[in-house]
Amino acid sequence: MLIGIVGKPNVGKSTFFKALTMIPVEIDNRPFVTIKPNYGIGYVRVKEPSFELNLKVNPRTGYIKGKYRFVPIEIMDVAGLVPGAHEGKGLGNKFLDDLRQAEGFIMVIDIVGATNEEGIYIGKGNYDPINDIKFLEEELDWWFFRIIKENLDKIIRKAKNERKSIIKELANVLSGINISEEEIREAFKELKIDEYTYDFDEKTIFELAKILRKNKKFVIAANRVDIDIDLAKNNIEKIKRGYPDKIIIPTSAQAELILKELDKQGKIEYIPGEKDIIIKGNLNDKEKKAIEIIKMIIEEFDSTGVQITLEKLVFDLLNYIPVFPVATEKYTDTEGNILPDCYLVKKGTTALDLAYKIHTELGKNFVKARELRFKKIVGKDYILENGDIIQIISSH
Ligand SMILES: Nc1nc2c(ncn2[C@@H]2O[C@H](COP(=O)(O)OP(=O)(O)OP(=O)(O)O)[C@@H](O)[C@H]2O)c(=O)[nH]1
Ligand SMILES: [Mg+2]
Repeated sequence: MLIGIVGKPNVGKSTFFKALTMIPVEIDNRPFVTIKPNYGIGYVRVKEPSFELNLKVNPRTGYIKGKYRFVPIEIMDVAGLVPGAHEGKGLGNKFLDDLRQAEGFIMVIDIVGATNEEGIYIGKGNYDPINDIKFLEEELDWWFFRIIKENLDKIIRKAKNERKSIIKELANVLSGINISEEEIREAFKELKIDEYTYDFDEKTIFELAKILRKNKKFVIAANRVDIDIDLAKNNIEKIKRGYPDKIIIPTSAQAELILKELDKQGKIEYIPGEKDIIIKGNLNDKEKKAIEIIKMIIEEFDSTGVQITLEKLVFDLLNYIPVFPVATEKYTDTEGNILPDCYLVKKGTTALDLAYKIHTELGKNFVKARELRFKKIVGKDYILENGDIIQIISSH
């Protein structure tokens, strides 16, 4: 699963990326620091099942820390978008094509309004961050518009000659941006377009782009709360009123990055997303001061927000749940590794779907499955639940 980090320039996207992935990337207080995309692995927390079972595990991917297994998620950080990017302003919007396969976005905004729409520093409180969400959504719409328009001529020519459904042809192309035929069908219905229409004006294409783009879900990271907690809180409230359906999370990417770096150096113990910071080594004065400020942020907002932002997106918006497939009743794979894998699957995934995900042969030869937490036998239509440990039994 790929998650993209988007936003205007100089709001902390790369800092956010680095805090999630610990990949050293360029960060600076000016617009357009990032030009080429940064790619790395971040993690979401899931409850580690082996503790209750008194088993010792060595996960094949990710790692265990505290009560959790940290499950890998691909993360990509790109350049900043400015208003008019679709007309070539700033770095344009071509770089968004790197995010075609992204399932969802983290939209980072500067919640204390210290940067204008070009990302130039103007001092806190001098810009209304709600404006960022508005123009960023619009630029994402224009991005979809370009992709659809680029392909539509070809699609129409072919579909018209063969009297084919335009939905089906469009679905072939838009699978490249992770949009399904079902989602296109819904959009056509909403716009009352017949699937055998071969004539589209620009306005209709934009309307179509707008509806389809909404399928790329995003959470809003209200970043840089550390600069002014009260101002941040006020602005967050305002945005919540303007966008009641959106998930908006107060974050300090900088705080998260400091905590992770100090943890790595062994000076503190910190579990991403948690409240506790345990001092283990000698901190210098600067580090002590930083920890004091970070503790205030955590006191106010429960955490630095970075880990929660990714998890809200993956679990609440994109509807993934963790499941643990095994091959034996002893919780192992065929080689004796205990609970080696955690799969993230969409809510509604069945035992048979999971078997196919593991291996086509396992799907084909599916007989039944066993859920090992509750020791029950389930059939192919069983809908997986959060935390299930599933043993697939096949005829081979
Ligand atoms: N106070 C504070 N500063 C932050 C935070 N996150 C990022 N910054 C600072 O904001 C500036 C921009 O950070 P970047 O991560 O480079 O921003 P970006 O959005 O990737 O910028 P571009 O790549 O230029 O689009 C840097 O000076 C960071 O140190 C935060 O949570 N709090
Ligand atoms: Mg950057």
